[in-house]
Amino acid sequence: MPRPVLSAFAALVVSSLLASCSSPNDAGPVASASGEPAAASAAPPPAPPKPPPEPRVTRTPAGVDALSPVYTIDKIYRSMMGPQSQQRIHLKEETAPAGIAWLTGLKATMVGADGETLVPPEYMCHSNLDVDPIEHEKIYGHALSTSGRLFTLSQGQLDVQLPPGFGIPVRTDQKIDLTTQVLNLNHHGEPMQVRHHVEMSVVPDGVKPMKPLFMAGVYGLHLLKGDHGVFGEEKPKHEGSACTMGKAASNGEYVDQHGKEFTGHWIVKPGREVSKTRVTTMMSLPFDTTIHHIAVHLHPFAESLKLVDLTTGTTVYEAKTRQLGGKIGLEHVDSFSSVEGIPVFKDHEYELVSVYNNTTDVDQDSMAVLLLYMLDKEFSPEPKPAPAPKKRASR
Ligand SMILES: [Cu+2]
Repeated sequence: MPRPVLSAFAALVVSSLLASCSSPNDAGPVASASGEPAAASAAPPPAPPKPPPEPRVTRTPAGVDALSPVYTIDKIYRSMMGPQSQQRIHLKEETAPAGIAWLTGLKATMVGADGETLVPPEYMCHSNLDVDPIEHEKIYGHALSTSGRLFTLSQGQLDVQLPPGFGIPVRTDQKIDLTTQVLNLNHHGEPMQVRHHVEMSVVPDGVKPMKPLFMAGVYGLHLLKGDHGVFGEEKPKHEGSACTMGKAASNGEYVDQHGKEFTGHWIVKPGREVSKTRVTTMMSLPFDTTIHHIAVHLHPFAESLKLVDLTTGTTVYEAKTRQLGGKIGLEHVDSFSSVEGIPVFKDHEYELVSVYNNTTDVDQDSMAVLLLYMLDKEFSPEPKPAPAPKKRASR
């Protein structure tokens, strides 16, 4: 049988490849990974690199395990400006009956394209877990989470676990979205590929007694347009502290019921900046309750963020930060977790105070958010009749 031309060509390609792999200095067999000399003639051609695993959202015994798409870091990406994407989480098989599940935590790890090799957490902008707030409110009859946000992980705070025995109840047929985004404030070299590995802890209903938490996010705001800076109030009840006029660092304004425009992502000029924002209407407590977990979202150069009870003049909670040594970024941000909880009151006034210290000589961008996880004293596992639609602040 005549030898096909193709195999002669293939042999030529293989031999030229092998030739290019060996240098003139090659003196003998190379050591294998085990330290034993490898047989030079029997060495198989190198396996082609494995393609990176597909993005995934998988249910596991502990909850949900998600791997984001691969993001390429090829230039500086400031906070909220990097590549991002959204993945839908299904807490049950499509045909399985719906019930309650308790979300108890969210943890993110930054990894390489292979989904395993750890990369520094400084490329993390955020991992957000959201439900549709309108759907959530319809199911539970009162606003459990005014923004729909359940968890936010960001620089300095990559692991949020609610205290033991507490969870956020959701229906297993609710739409839950995971948004992941990367950032790069320091790396100027070769492009690199990173992705988020996100683990969500879920306790199925009936496994153990669980206490229900609802989340209210309170945001530091800077006024863009309007006659005073108290979000959600026509006239300020207290004189003095209110959020100052600001400059937005990105599009995406908050507009309150009175037409005043605010930004939650503002420019911090070089130097120190103390910002105060009245957050009583953002908390809109339906009853007196207790806070059991506080997650904190800040940007680099933030020094601290505190929640103050203006009625009593006391600090409810203060988070401090630690900057990355020699680089731009947050290495650590405090958080709060307690079974006992901190009391908060429906008829008290609350204020958020953020302190930034921009130690560079150029403008930086900032956010200041506390996610307050509070005991839901009116939670009922049975969906309630839908309330009349409320006018809500829009973004
Ligand atoms: Cu942010």
